[in-house]
Amino acid sequence: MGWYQFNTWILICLLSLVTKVEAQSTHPNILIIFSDDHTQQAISAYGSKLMQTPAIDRIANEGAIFNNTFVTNSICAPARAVLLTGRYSHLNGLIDNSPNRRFDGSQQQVQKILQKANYQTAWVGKWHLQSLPVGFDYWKILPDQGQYFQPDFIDMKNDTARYRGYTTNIISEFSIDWLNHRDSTKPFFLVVGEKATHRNWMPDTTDLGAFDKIDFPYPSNFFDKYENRKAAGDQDMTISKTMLLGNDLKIGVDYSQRGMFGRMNPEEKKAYETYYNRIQKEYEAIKSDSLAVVKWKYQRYLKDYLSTAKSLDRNIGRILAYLDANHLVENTIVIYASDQGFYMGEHGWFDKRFMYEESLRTPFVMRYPGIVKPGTKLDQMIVNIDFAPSILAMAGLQAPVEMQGNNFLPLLTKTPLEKVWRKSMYYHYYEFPEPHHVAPHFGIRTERYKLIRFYGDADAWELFDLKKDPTEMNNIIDQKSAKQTILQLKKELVSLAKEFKDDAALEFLSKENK
Ligand code: SGN
Ligand code: CA
Repeated sequence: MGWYQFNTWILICLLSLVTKVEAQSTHPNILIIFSDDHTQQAISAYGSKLMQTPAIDRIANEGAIFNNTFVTNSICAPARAVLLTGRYSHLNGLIDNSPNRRFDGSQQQVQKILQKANYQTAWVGKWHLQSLPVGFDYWKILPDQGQYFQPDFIDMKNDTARYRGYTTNIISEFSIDWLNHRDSTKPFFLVVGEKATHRNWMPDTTDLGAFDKIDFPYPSNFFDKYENRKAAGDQDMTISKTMLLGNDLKIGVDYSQRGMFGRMNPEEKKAYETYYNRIQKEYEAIKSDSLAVVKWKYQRYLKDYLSTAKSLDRNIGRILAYLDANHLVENTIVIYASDQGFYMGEHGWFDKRFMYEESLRTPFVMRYPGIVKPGTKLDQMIVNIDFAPSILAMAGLQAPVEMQGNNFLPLLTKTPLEKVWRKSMYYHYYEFPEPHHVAPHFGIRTERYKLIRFYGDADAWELFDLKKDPTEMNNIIDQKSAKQTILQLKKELVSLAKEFKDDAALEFLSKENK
């Protein structure tokens, strides 16, 4: 071996050593892409029948897919507050999306702990917590729900400015820009808060018509009559009645008006007008047939929703490509998750809120090179209170005692657990009556059963056997043979409410038993 080859050989050895050390670093970078209302039924890694999501699937294939991830309160701001605090809504204070309820940023949060441990912390995109972010070295957020076109962003000086373009693209650009300018001597914690796939599902102009050739299958319970489920019958979130032809499905929209379509530039308006004028003709042809209209609305809803998801997945791909090109793959944990799941026509619905499966679940995939084997599938029950403690564990940090979740990493690495992993999870939803008129409720889900207590107007218990009835159509609360199961589940419900310090639910249950 000559001198030159010898030097090259030494260099290769050193480089591979650096990569190895990097891969096993106790301070990996942590990147979370956190979307809005993006549900498992629309992700191919979860077996979607509706569309392909190659970028999300790549994260799952190169790392782990979590098959049973649940949320504690299925709406946006509460789910974000849980992500940051690792605590249930009644303790972190953000029980609903009310604009008057501001998140108390003075409480302990995951990014504050990471920041103290030398992480550079940033949040870009949808935030929705009403108060401004605390504990982030950098942030740039959408006000409230944000806009799909020409969105406003609030910067760290609390100034609001408008930006040209489509929001999902802009969020990636801002995120990549921050990554380019960060202090690369420190590990980073970046949350990319996506606006997609939130209502009113406005696709990027390049994705208009992307699903037009597809006739989507109807969920088996699309025409649910809500028998024996009062709360389900009382909601205001059906595709048939609640979904709007104008604002949601873009039929008969006046583009000269202000409001959500008013932000588009002339080319975008032209693209929308041309496309949706054609769609309007389809509607005109069937509008006198009420059954055909409901089915058509479902088809249109899916086409628009999935088109926003197409841009979302493309943009996730863009961020992954940035990591590839900048030698950030080995030492960066990438998590893709949504704030909660969503109905894609199941029970005849859109939106979320209910403790039923589609909105109780949320997608969660994670790539963690060197630690998590590619192709890992995790079936244990993960709850979004586990996110913060697990993120801290990834950084080699201990979660503070007030965080109510558990570190899920040992489940992935198959290392022994300190205590047995949960076999049931606890849920509590509050927002009522607006929007969507979903009765407040709390409940427990075990591997097999789900017991829900609706209170307020709906005032009822529901029990589902998820093994026999996975689509939750058959409330068996009055079935004699279920008596023992109900007693057992009620006991477990009380013990979970105690564990998670939900005093309001405990008081309700104790009054009921008097
Ligand atoms: C808006 C939507 C609702 C949606 C909530 C909460 N209406 O109010 O359909 O449930 O946001 O969503 S819209 O006509 O304004 O789009 S969340 O994801 O932020 O919880
Ligand atoms: Ca949401």
